[in-house]
Amino acid sequence: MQWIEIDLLRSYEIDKIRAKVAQSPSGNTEHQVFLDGAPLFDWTGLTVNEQWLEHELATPASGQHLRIETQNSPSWVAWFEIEVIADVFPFPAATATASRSLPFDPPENAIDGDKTTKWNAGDYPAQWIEVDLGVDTLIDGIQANVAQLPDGFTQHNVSIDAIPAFSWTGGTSDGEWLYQSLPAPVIGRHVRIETTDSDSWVAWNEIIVHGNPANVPEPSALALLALGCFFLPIPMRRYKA
Ligand SMILES: [Ca+2]
Repeated sequence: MQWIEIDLLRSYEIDKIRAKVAQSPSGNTEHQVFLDGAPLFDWTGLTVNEQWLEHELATPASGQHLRIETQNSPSWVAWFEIEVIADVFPFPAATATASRSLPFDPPENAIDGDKTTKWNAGDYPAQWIEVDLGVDTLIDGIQANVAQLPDGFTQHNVSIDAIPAFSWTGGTSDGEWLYQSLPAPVIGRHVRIETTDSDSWVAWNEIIVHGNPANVPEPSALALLALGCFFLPIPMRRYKA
């Protein structure tokens, strides 16, 4: 039996766990996943090298320490990657404002955790939306789900506290996730996305800021913390407790 544990350094509402198998030879394996010491689920069955295992929790589980114990495997125990996907956008005080909005597609629709609702400026560029996280945040990435008709070339300039951070430039399509991780985390509170080029009215289904309150250190192990994150549909057998 071998185990690896990720300390997220604070509790999160965890939606999903993904892990990329490092295994030679292929064969039946048994992995037990624990959250803060309590059994969460098992992965059992045939696994092969580089396979992604994925488990979506029926209801989010709250916890800080995620452990994977491997009970049986024909291989030395190893993982390429473990991802913890959690709701990190309850910045409870977050608000959104925009250059203009359709009355039924207000700015807050871009931060409601629901990809099926959107902010729509109701007009062509240049338009902007700004998310105020409500607290200084150690921001390490920004993710946004495109709402666009027609698909095509767009330019979006992202700034944090009015300082340019990066741009998304290129072809984009409706429903696509854009993601940019920052080379170094930036402390900030106001994230603005200004769209300067698009043949569509400017709109976003969802904007997600990846980060932690600025007084909380970063997770000590690789962890992807995202809300509404897309995933590769290659689950092995799912087990529900
Ligand atoms: Ca939304």
